[in-house]
Amino acid sequence: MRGLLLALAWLWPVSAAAQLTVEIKDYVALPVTGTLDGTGQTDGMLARVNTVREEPVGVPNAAAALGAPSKFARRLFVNDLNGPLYIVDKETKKLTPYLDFNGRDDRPGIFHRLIFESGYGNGFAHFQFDPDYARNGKFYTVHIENPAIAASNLPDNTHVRGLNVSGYTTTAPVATPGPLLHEAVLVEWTDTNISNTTFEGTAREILRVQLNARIHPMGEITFNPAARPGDPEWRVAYIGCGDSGSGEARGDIRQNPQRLDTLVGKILRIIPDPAEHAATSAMSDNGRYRIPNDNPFVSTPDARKEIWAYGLRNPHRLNWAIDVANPANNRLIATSIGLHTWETVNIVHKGANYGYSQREGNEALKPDNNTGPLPEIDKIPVQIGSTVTDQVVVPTYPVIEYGHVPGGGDAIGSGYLYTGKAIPALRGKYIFTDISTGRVWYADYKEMLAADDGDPKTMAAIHDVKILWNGRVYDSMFPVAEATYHARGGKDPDLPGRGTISGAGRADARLSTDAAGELYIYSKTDGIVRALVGAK
Ligand SMILES: [Ca+2]
Ligand SMILES: [Ca+2]
Repeated sequence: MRGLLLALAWLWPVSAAAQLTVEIKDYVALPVTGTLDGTGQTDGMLARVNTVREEPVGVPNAAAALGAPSKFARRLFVNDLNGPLYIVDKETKKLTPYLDFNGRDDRPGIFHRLIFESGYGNGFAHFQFDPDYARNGKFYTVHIENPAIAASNLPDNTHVRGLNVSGYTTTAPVATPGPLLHEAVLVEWTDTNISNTTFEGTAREILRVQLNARIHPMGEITFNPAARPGDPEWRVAYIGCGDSGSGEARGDIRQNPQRLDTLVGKILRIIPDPAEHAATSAMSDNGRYRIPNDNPFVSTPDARKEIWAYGLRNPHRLNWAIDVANPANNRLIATSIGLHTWETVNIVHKGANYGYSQREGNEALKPDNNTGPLPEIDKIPVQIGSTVTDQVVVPTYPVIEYGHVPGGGDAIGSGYLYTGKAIPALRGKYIFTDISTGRVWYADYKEMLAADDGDPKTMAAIHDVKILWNGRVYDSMFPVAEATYHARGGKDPDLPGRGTISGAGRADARLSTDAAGELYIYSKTDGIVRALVGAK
């Protein structure tokens, strides 16, 4: 019956009742770190804002309801892939530079090998607060380096004197088969005084992963927000790691997302702090983090024990859907960017194989990189090293997909199960963006859970979200970003970058959420963070 209802949902046209218009308001403009002359793509984006996070102000405890706004919450942290991490005061909207990762050439930042000028996801990619940040001042970052740059790969504290680098050492990169270009670097930071707007403390490299090409580096880090001190999940990190372009290559590296001896094309699960969960985990090879004993491949010879799930092209956004009314519905959700055909939202399960590069969306991916029908026996050989084993696994399929077609998009952005108060119509809905077109959709979370049924044909229906900005309604974020890009002096006639569906220009729109579950939408091309404040 459930399957029938979902099938019917596909046939129903998007009704006026299901359509939603959300009102957005400009929240903060990031300083321009890109070029204005209109000649660039990645470098022509005005400020490559990639994450907005609210600073945790207390230690989570069972009594504090999830999604309850804290009266003490006062700061957002916002990063720009070009290098800066800013603090935004929620009351005054004042923006203060906190750290700058860009020390390339003669720039004043911390990392001399930062690669930021090409590749949509390269640069200072992500940051995430430790769940115990209010007590320990720790947070985590991902940045991308080019090891061929003739400069030190140690952090430079010339312009951030509070950063004590005396004990800092790099780690041996985890090997990835095939040609190598970049390295993704995961670093833990400890600020010893979180009451000011400067950094003073230490940094510790946790993990370094080799990447084959310039696309799809390591992505988002997330912690289960429902975990409490003492829980097995407390301070356990999940990290999306893109396939670095390996899965669409024609040679041997095409299998990298399937190979269990590599970290690319995977979701990883690690304990960043070696002092945490010592009795129920093992130390990593490099001695910088721990691996939980209940990870799915800890007993598989030659497999990487960090792997939680695999077979994903670019699970660049990863976060927890928390159902306040029913914790049994809590899920880890990954948005993964597809190749030429399907963009997907995936419910992440321990040990699951999401099929790439043998599947894309709910179809087979053929050697020519087009898709076709699934094979009659829908199984994929388990592959640990360069050859397949005699074991097979049934792939796991997405719960939402949309195509590279008019009305669809090119590259899925981020999504959240809405738990805020400003837009009551969105409660119980999962809202998400397409990066290039700037389109926004929602799906019913219960339909997503129902579609997680092992049947590749069942999917949750998606509904258009329109955008009300400065008194006008738009079909997507594209014209909003375009107007602002030009108002801020950008000379590209449309927007920087391009896509197959978006054409010339990319809105480059993504969502983030704060501690109260309210949403922010931001665009790299205009460098503006906007708040979702209500619905019409
Ligand atoms: Ca500080
Ligand atoms: Ca399904």
